[in-house]
Amino acid sequence: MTVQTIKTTPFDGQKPGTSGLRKQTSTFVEPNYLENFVASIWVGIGGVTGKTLVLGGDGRYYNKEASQIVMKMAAASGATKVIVGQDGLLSTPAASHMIRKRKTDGGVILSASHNPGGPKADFGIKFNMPNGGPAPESITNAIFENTKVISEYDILDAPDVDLSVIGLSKMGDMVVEVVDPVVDYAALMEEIFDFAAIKDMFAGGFTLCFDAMHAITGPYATEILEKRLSAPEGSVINGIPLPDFGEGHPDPNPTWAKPLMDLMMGPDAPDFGAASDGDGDRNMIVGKGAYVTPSDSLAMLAANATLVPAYKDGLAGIARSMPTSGASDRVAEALGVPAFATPTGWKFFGNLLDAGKATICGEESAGTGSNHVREKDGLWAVLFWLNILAARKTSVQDLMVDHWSKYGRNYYSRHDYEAIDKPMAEKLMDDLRGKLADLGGTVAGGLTIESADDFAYDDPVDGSRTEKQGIRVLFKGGDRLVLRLSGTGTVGATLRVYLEKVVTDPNGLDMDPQEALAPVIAAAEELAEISTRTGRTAPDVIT
Ligand code: G16
Repeated sequence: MTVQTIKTTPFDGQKPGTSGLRKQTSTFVEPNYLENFVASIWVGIGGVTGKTLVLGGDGRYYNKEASQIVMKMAAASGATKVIVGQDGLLSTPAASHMIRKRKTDGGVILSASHNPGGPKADFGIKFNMPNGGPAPESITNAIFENTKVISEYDILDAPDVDLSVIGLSKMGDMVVEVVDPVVDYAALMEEIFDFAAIKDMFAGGFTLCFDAMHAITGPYATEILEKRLSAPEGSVINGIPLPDFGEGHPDPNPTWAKPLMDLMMGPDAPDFGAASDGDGDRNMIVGKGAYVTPSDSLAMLAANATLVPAYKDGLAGIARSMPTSGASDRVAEALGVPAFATPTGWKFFGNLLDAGKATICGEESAGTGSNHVREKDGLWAVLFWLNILAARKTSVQDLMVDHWSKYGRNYYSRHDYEAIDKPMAEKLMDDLRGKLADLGGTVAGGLTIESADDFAYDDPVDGSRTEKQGIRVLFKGGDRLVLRLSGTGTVGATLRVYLEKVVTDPNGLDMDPQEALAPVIAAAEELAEISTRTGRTAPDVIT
């Protein structure tokens, strides 16, 4: 087996976004496209000689072929070992756990997360560090710089490794260890949660529907929920991972998980509904007739954390991304622990978790997680909810009402305008940015603006500063509007408009969220001229 050095030329636009490089699959399969990026990862992390890496993906189209390419390039560049999930599969949280548990030098995750999969959809790749978390900007910038100047890469001329068989083999001098993707992760969940209490709850007739959306979580959910916790067979639906996610959009929100939402809002709803995304790091939580916003979910998990064995001694702090509602801040205040607001992107939580400053983190984009791994974790959030319901012997609906009566309610919604013209979207943001200094004291949508800024984050651990992370408009009384452009889309630009209204009056806790938010929605339109500029009369997705 020989190392081949292949001549190549740079591709434009290989800049990692919010979470790695995501592009249309048709782009990724172009000759040298993936290879250029992988070679640039090796450069960005200071080479792979003598290193052990974890490898796995969410099973989408091109996962298998890409796995072989990554292994051949690792072998050609001197890696000692690659630990890879059977069939090239690992959920993102399971990969994070594997990187940490086996004390490796990091890992490559093949996923475009919640983006659809298939030859006509999306593919993605990212590198996670030895702490199990996504590479920070210092590394992703180094990777990007190399993609601009790359002229050759090394790859081993070797036959493919059979990834269907668990065990050890060799690719050149490099050891390949194919592992069960589920077993270590399931054991970790058993350490964190009170499985006996959850099992008793199922034995008492509690019912659940978990929609794996034909994505990676299916085998994990079936093993944990049905086999270990004895939820009735059939509680996990769409549990077989498919390369195109059954032509679905594996994003667990009320729009894309509509069949589950319909079930949960109907007469035959089980007690609990949940869904996860393409790579298993996002979650959606729904009770009978009661949708839990991701921001509320974070606050409610934090408020009840001591009911979970792993968090029984309390939380060091609670972190949220800036666009996430402030509901968890009030819980932090009540608990007497610090609250952090970071830019969007799970990588920003890594330092807080590593430094022991935060225990639980969450994002409005349906991500929640803790210091057990360095990624958000969909199934972990589901088990957290089940653990709380088992301990409190209550329903999702009653728990929400109880929480709001104690802390007040943050009405919250995100309006997405997808695949809009990128220059137009950038101009919309720039124009608004240009007005920020003069907005204080003015009125929009009938609301008085208290302050407005462009969010910048100073990391309290490493002192790094990250700028331009979303435009914030704060209104008198606590209502808030945030606008930013997504960093995970692959076509044009996606404008995200985050809307929030805080109500503490006990008589105002039962409104329809879109109605409660109407003045903030009107303010967004007035300030950013969204419909005039985009030509859209309504958002594509409302979460
Ligand atoms: C990724 C990041 C998250 C982020 C989300 C949305 O999630 O890991 O931190 O909140 O994208 O980002 P954006 O608003 O820039 O599209 P995932 O699940 O796609 O990996």
